[in-house]
Amino acid sequence: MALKKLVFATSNPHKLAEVRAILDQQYEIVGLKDIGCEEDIPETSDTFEGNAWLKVRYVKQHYGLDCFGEDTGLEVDALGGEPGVYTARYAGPARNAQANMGLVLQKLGERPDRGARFRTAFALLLDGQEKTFSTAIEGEITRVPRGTGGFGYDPIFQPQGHAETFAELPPSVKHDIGHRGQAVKLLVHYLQNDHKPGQTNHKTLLAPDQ
Ligand code: ITT
Repeated sequence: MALKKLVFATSNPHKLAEVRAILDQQYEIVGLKDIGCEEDIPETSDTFEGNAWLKVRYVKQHYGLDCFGEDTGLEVDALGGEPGVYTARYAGPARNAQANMGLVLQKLGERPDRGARFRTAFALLLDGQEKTFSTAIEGEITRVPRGTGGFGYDPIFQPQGHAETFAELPPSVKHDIGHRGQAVKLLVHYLQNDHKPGQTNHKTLLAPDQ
């Protein structure tokens, strides 16, 4: 049986790969590029939820497709919750992961209080119904980057209960305990148990050429 397609309103290839790996054959995930959307969707909200909805609404408005989207950020307690909604562009518009991590490490210096979390908001628009899922994983910021896996801030984030960073842990562990994995599980549970399909019954999630 053909897999149901879900449009994921992201142009971040790492997020796409991660969600595809987490879903492991349950759905076919189609990214923004696959639906012909190359635009840089404005993320002007001051909340993760708000930015997730901006991405979803943009796709609905310009491409007529139901979809889900997400916004993720790193909150460092000793930095008053920074980088927060500015996570992607913390060190400037180039969105450079090394520079972003460098700025967090520089601002934290030798401070011993290094508590932090990744926070994710998923927004789903389906059959005229709206649903938001929010998750977070607690951890701390390391003194130096460690590991080569993952992406973004993973080399400096050590999840609670582990001695390794997200970039050192096997991907399956990050997918299982991480912010995005938890949100994907909530999304799938909703789709499979709680969503009351409208007349379109997932058809609006098909890419235009289907
Ligand atoms: P889309 O908006 O197209 O989804 P994006 O890369 O712009 O992609 P965000 O606006 O959500 O995504 O910005 C997220 C920032 O947080 C970006 O700098 C990422 O590198 C970082 N990030 C997101 N998820 C992460 C994760 O699981 N591990 C480490 N860093 C992550």
